[in-house]
Amino acid sequence: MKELFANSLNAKLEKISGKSSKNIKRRLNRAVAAALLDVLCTLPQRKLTEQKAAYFSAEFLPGSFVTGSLANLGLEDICAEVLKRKGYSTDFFSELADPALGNGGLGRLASCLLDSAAAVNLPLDGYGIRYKYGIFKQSIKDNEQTETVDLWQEDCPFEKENRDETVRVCFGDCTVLAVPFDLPIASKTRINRLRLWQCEAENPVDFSAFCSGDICAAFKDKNLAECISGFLYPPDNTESGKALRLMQQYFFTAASLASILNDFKKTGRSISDLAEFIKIQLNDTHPTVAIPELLRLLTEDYGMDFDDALTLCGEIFSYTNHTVMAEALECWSVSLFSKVLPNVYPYIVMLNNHMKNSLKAHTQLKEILIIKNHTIHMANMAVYVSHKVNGVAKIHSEIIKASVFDSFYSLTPQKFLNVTNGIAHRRWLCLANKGLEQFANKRIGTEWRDDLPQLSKIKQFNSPADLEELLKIKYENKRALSNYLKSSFNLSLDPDFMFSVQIKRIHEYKRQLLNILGVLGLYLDLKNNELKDFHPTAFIFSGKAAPGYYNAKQIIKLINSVAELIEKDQTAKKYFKVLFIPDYNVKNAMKIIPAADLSEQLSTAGTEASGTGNMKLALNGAPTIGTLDGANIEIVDYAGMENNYIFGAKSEELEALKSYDPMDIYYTNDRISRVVDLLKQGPCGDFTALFNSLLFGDYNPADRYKVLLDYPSYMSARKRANEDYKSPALYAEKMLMNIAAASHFSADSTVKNYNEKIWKLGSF
Ligand code: 26Q
Repeated sequence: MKELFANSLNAKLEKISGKSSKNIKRRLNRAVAAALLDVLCTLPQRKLTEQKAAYFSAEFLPGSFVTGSLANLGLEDICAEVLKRKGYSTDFFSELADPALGNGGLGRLASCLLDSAAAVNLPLDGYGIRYKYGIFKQSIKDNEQTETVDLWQEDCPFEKENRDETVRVCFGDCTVLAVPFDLPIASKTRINRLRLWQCEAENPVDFSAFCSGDICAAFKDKNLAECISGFLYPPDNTESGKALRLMQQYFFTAASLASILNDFKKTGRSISDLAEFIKIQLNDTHPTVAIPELLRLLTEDYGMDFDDALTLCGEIFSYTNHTVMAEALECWSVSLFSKVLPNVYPYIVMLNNHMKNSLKAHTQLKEILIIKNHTIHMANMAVYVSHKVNGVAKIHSEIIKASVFDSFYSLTPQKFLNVTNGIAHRRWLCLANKGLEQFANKRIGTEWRDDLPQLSKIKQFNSPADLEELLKIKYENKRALSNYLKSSFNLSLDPDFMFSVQIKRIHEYKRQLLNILGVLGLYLDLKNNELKDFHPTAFIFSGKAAPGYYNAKQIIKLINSVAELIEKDQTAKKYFKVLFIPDYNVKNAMKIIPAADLSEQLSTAGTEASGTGNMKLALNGAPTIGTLDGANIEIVDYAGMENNYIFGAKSEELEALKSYDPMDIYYTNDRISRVVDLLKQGPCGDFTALFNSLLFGDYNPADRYKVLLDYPSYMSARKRANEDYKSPALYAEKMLMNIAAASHFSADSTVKNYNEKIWKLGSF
């Protein structure tokens, strides 16, 4: 395979003349993609009649398909070699746009699972939307986030438009076309597929039939079909925005079901066998409208009676919950839903009635109904119908049984299970951190590439020479990150500083505010001559705030303002650096993660479902400073408490906390009050909104996420980490233990778990 690839790539590179020709990066990327496609032609081709699982997701964050495929096929080294011989480096890969068709964790997980399914030879296809504009591109101006559109399609040469498999999707009397664009997800043994749907108008579409007033006005001069696959998460603070979101969800799930049923027809089997052909995993509540749509198709097009159709749907669907935040569980008003999807709404009513009839005796029926107060609760529908419901880390799966879905749990405990998340280690280690990959290869061979648990053997290699080599690799990665930041953003970063890294969406529950208040605390210590023997530290942040989320945007502004304050202070800048790396995305993550010395996982216990960045950072040797939340708990179980910096209240303690008044802390703890006071017209500007949210509350209670409560223990954990970092050999041993521990978090194992516990597809 390597030879074929090398020959094909060589031939393609011949045709590219001159290194400075226009668009050279895109042309090189296309050449590598074309050579990969030549290789794919020689692999076993997919059979549309085979049994499979389908992953329905509103988000996918695949990163570069070209590099992902190279990693999956083990071709990244030969590719680099061929390019090098022709005088090209592989740097261009990271300069092209990623398909950023998602917000964060949930979308990246979807892509990791697809990559791994191909690798472990499981037939799993992804289905989603080919958004024209992915998540916005972030830049920082005057310390604040600015958003611009992101055009990714030109940089993604792998897509194949399959217009002949176009299907129709109806919204009431209006029809649009769903055109599939397919991306191969390949390994040496199988080619799976990510199918992304693009919405197009068949005829000029007149949506006035069901779009009344506000909704219609908003789309008046626009091509509504284009809007449907236009934007990821249109703002949903207006009726028209909400309608568009619902249309998107229905658009891609209805198109996917139509296409799956078209494939099924080719098998010639009876419709009653459908559950043996397809299992559908609902990635959170966003694709849940697939349930009433399939009920509609089975009863109206295939003549099944409602109860049989419901049984079949139960066998086909399962649902993964990714968040405990009540506000993230999708709800629709009956009036909007019935207007946008008049043909589907009756099936929701039928489901609701079915629930009422079959659960008459259940005392908590009212709570778990699908329709309550003229509102449709999609999560209740997903749990009621699905045969399995899973959380994404042990603690999260316990929380959904005990609180979010407690009534359902008492009713059908056998439905609930845990499937801890995992990561595509071939991307997050083999591709992103060549130095560490070789460190492992030299010691334990290469089998771990296809069997990550074997990487745990690495922990015995803890001699002084081994540890020194590990530190050297980390240092090189830090240097590489510093160089990248200099050349791409003109940011300076000294690799001798300790790199403390918090990279994730900006959200109050993730508590970037705790981190930056902690930096201000250290700054005050320095000013008061109380900072003793502190190893200089760079506090590195990266992440996007939702465009309409005011407090999250204020947090970004605060981080950048503190960065400026420190930069201007000749003494402070010797000890601290605050760095906000703009535009967090897969390719930036691949540069930041291998360079991290410390992984900041600060969510209030009980709020982060799992986290996957925590796993990537551990796999790259960064100990965690974090709370006992999400998968941090499992990481620490494997790596040992003594090799991480755990702090803060536990979720049971917070649960038991009867009342919490941050004012009590503010008035009794001088250190805290002095830091918090800096937010009010302090040296870094006016952050009264954050000050008020901590002490008085806004539309949420004061300090909803217990920043002040956990501040003292966070600061002492920081101190321990800084102290340990000063002894390189001691710290390197902790790094090694975390790398070994992360061997438990391969998405290969996760996807195998989904299959063993939920889909139960046959052997291949
Ligand atoms: C819901 C309703 C209305 C509008 C938007 C939404 C919405 C959109 C996106 C709700 C949730 C999301 C995304 C959630 C997400 O990314 N969750 C993350 O999933 C990861 C993979 O399981 C976990 O590791 C993270 O802990 C979790 O936060």
